[in-house]
Amino acid sequence: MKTVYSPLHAGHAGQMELVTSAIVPGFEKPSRAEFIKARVESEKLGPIIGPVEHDLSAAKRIHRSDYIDFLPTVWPAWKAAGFEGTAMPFTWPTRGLRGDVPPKRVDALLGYYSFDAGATFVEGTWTAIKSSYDVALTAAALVKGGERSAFALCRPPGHHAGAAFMGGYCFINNAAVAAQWFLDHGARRISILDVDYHHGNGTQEIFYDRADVQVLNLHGDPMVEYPFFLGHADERGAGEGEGFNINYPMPFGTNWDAWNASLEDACAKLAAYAPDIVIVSLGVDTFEKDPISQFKLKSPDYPKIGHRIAKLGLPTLFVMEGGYAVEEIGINAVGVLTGFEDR
Ligand code: 6XA
Ligand code: ZN
Repeated sequence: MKTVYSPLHAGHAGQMELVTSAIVPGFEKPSRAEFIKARVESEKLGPIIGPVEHDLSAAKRIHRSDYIDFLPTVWPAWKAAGFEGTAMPFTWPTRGLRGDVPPKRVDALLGYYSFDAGATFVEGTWTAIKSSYDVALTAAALVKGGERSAFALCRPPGHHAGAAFMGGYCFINNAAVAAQWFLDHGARRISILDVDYHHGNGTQEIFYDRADVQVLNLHGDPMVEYPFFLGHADERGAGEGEGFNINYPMPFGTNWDAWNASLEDACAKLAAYAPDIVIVSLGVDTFEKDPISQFKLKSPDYPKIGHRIAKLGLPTLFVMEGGYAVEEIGINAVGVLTGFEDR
C-alpha cells in the first residue's frame, strides 16, 4: 500500500488548546504524523510519496466557498490585528444570536466559522491544512487509478469539519473531500466508515441528506463525550439521506468485543449498500492508553480492524484522523493497514 505524506504538516505546531479547566499545549502535534511515517517505513508498508498540489475547487464541492476562502486569511489577519500566540475563537453565534452576519474582526470570525475552540491557528497552519488536503486527494487518485488501497497520512485531521465550520483540530474534511471527488470522477456510491473514537460530526453534517454517501460512525456516546452535540443512534439521515447515516455510540470502557460487534454490524450495512469505494476515517484514539479517550482497544486489535475491512473486498482509502498516544500511534495506525494487507 502506498502512503501519501507531506512534511508541511509540521508547520502546524506549538498551538495551545482549551480543555476542561485549563489551556494546555495541543494534543494534536507534529510528532503524531512522524511516528506514523516512521512505522510505515519500519514495517515496509510500501512507498511513501509526496502529494500533488490541487486547487481548492474540490474543497468547495463540500465546504462553503466563503469558509474555504477564510482559512488562508486567518493568520495574516491575526498578526495584522496585533494579536500574539495561538489564534482561537472565544465567542460563538449560538441560540438567540445571529449566525447569518459575519463580523469584521478575525477573532470574531473564528467563532462564526467554528463550533468549538479546538481548531487553532499558528503561522504554518494554513500550509499544513492545504498539504493535508493535497495528501487526501493524491491518495484518492491512487485508488481511482486502480490501486486496491492507499493511505492518506493527513495532518491536520478532518472529520469534525463541516460545510462551514471547523473544530476539534479539523479545518478541511479530508475524507468528505475525497468522497465527493470520487463521485465527481465516476463513482456512484461511497461509504465512509469512521472508526475514530470521536463522532465525525462534520462528515455527518455534510452528507446527512444524501443517499450517494453512506456514513457509518463508531464512537464514544455523545451524552458524555466530545463533540457532545451530535452522534446519537437516532440520527439516521434526512430526506433522500434517510437511512444512510448510521451511528454506533458506545459507553466509556468499551473493549474489543463490544466495539467489534458494532464494527461487524457496520460492515454488514456497508456491504449491503455496495459502494464503489470505502473511505476509512482512521482514528486510533480508541486505544486504551489514549490520553483524551475512554475506550479500551489494545494494539493487537488494530490489525483485526484492517482485516475485517479488507474482507469487504472493496477499493479502500484510509484517511488519518485522531490518536494521541504518540508512542503507540504508529504501531496502531499501521497495524490497521498491515492487517488490511493480511500480513
Ligand atoms: C476536545 C477533543 C477533540 C478531539 C479531536 C479528535 N478538545 N477527534 O480526536 O477525532
Ligand atoms: Zn478522535
